[in-house]
Amino acid sequence: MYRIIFHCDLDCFFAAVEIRDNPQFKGQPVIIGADPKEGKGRGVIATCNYEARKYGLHSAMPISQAYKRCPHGVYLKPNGKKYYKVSKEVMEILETYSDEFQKVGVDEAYLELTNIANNYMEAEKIAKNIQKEIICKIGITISIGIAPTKSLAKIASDENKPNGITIIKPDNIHDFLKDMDITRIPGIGKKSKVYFYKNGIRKIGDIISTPLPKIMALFGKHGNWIWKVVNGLDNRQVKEFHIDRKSISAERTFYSDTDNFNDILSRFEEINGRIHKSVLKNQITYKTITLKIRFEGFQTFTRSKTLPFHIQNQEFVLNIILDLFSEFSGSKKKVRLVGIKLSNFERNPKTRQTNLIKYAFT
Ligand code: TTP
Ligand code: MG
Repeated sequence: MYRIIFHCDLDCFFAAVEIRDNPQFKGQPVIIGADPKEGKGRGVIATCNYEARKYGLHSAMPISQAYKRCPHGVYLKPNGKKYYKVSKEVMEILETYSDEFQKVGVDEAYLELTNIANNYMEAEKIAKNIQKEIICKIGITISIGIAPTKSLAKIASDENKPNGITIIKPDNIHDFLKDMDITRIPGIGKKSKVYFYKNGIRKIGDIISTPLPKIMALFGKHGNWIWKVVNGLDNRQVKEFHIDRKSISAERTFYSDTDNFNDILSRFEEINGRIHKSVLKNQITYKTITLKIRFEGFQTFTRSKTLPFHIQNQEFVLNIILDLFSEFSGSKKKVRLVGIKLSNFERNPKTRQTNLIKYAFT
């Protein structure tokens, strides 16, 4: 079974936000960064839009050099607070598409769609919906790469910017990669590139055609990793759910809002199962169980139950969740999202089973 992973990356993020808010700049080269002071400024470019990139401008270029190449550009100072807020809004949309969601930077995130999309065609439709939702609600564009591993999805999202969707199917990995420069591989930067070049490796195809032992002899562990990446063997997971010191939670948005109890029940079971895998792995017991429910129109409620002792029992949690949910069963509104949170932890489980039996009979 192959996996379906999305890497989503906003297009020229800071610049896109400024152009959204100042539409008069649309179509002009827009550069976000230090003040150019007519060529005498110090500091660098944070980012620039695609019109500016036509002049060779890019992130981290000294602003004085940028000004020489593109004196007629619109130069703006970054507004970090604003971008942080927009980033949060975008992430809130992205995480509704899968509870296996991982934000990896201010403007990029991974989503695991393996259990949600049946194939790459369905995945593409979901990607289009994501793009539509972000452009409608936030007003900026995002590029999405779809592939069977995280690193390939990241390479793919960069392929058709801006506003692109690029798919690397499991049977097409080598063909897709072979003519690309090795710097397209995440983890090969300007410095390590030189070493690869010196050894006659320039294109990803050169890595594909070199046997692993030789790659490892030349580049050690790093070589081993690169070889895995280009052969689709990066099996890193997309972080499954939110876990911090105090709570573990997961939530899931329905593909379309529902009032079908069986649909809702199976989502609770799925989320609860995932959470408990981690509960077992981390040897956690908990006392508080929280239900989260969001209806169409974004009305959101939480309901909690705190037990008199710590437990670790998947079935028991499901019963409590259904009990808490029964309060809403008369609602005429359809359900958009459900979530479960466990908190009030104890790390070293003791006699939970006895406690549970006692509780059941009192
Ligand atoms: P990136 O995703 O690397 O760049 P981008 O979104 O501007 O452009 P692209 O369309 O190629 O994805 O970085 C996201 C934001 O992070 C970017 O808008 C500005 C900021 N940034 C810096 O401030 N300095 C840097 O050197 C880089 C690379 C990014
Ligand atoms: Mg970006």
